[in-house]
Amino acid sequence: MNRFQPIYDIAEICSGKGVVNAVLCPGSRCAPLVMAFARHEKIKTRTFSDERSAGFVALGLSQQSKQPAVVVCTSGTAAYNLSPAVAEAFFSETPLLVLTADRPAEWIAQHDGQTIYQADIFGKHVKKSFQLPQEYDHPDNLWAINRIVNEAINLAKQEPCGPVHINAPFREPLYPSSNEDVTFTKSVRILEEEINETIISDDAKLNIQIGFKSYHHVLIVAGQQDYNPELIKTLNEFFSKHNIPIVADITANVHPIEKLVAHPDLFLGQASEEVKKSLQPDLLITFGKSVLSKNLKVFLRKYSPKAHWHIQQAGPVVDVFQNLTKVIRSTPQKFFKTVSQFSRTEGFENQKQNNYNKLWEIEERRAQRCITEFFPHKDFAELELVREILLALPANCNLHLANSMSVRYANFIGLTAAQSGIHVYSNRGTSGIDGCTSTAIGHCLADNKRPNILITGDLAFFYDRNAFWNNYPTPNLRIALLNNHGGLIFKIIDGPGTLPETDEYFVTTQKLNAKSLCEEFGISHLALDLKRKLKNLLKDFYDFDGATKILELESSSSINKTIFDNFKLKIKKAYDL
Ligand SMILES: Cc1ncc(C[n+]2csc(CCOP(=O)(O)OP(=O)(O)O)c2C)c(N)n1
Repeated sequence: MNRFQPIYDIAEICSGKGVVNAVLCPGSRCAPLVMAFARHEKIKTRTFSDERSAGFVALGLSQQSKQPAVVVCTSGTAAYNLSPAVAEAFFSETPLLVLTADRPAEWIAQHDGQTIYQADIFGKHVKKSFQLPQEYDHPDNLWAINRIVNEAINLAKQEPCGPVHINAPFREPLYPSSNEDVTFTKSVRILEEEINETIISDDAKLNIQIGFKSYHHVLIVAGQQDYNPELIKTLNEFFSKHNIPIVADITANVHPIEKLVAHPDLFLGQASEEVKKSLQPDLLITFGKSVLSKNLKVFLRKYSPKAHWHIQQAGPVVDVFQNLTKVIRSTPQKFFKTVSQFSRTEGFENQKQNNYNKLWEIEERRAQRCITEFFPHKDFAELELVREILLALPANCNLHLANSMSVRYANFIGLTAAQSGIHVYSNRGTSGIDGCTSTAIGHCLADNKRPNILITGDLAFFYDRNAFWNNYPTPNLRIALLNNHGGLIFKIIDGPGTLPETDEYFVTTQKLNAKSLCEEFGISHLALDLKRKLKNLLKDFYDFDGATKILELESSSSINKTIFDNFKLKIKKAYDL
């Protein structure tokens, strides 16, 4: 048997468990793992030299392929550089298998190169960290390697999904000799796991029904989640039966719901306390992960419901609005199907819920009217460009929204119910600006037919420029770069605005534009310097002719701030009429 056979068989186990993508970062210590994945014919491998980018690419590959991607790196700081992506995967609940190569235990902290403490290196940001045996001479070691890899993948896929780490110490020689074959044991053991969705018991149904019928100002709020057409269908049916308002940010991926309240961030930021009081729910039902809209969060904390139910299949539950009263262990799909079957409350009670729903409808319509009337604005800048980009999105594509103003702008504008083929992604697990481009590239590589449109600010873009430092064409990638030469968000939020340190230490004003980066990486650069060029440039931008394209708008932060203030004012004034 080849000395590294149990390690080569890791790729076979991964393949047997559905893994189709692996990102391999360079190094010597990881050679046994690299050889295993590179030679496995069912796993598509790619290499990224910057582990910070590689981790996020793997994240994108997992999200798009709906299977955990593998990321392999060598020993030392290489492993640490995967940390931001691992943390994002943890909080965004994305399955990932992180394989770090290591030196044998006796060589740690012995001034041997490229050696750091790697056991448990990702701390609480992985679901579990395993250590592989470093000798393969006893059958128990072989059994342990097989068991650990199987368990790690099962765990990554279990709700709530997330990253799992395996640290693998290797003894030299690390590379196979020229006459040595890398082969796989086809009969390798695969440990399957049946995942059953939690079923709502008859008792629980009864409790939900009793609770549900005792409230007449019921509100649904969806947090960030993957696009799920079945759930959208169920929510549409649920709405038409019960007239319960459904509120969601763009990241919740429920934009195809006809009567969705999609602009809470806009109107709750400007409405009077009286209006907000009238919108107070008595029962709040939530599902999904984080809510983007700050104004919605503040509103739900202040105008707290009597009861707040959160629907979540498994895992620890957060209490973001500080008023959680019940956790329902089910999927939103099952829950809303069940509740849709309840008979409607009749008479006065029903009328109260209808009236409550109307109040939310009025606010949503007001926000939509303001958006339509605001454009075209006398000054053209980022907000209007985001609107044009969203309006012209291809029918079936991924929309990636970088942190921080990009995702907020897109949330203010929103998608329409007709844009049902659009799936929205944003690294909101940790809201980092560090891997937004790399994540989008992971999606591009996982499905090279599907268009991916990334809207990003300049700091997020230049931060992650090594995303482009790879050898894989991404003709399906389009980037709209909102270059306001700094972090505009720090001009928008309350706090830093008036401090003398703001520009230098918060906004961190910078002079770069994307022209030379585009030349360096062979990307087509479309500079939007005049509004009248927009129509033609957008046409070119959305022409998928084989090139990767960046549409860049350079504009000053002050003009963007003014437009944004005008936009808010427009909504505020709508309440004075
Ligand atoms: C890795 C990381 N470092 C710092 C931050 C804090 N941060 C949040 S938004 C932001 C500025 C982003 O600027 P830019 O990408 O230009 O977008 P804009 O705010 O102009 O829309 C910073 C530094 C972060 N979220 N992630």
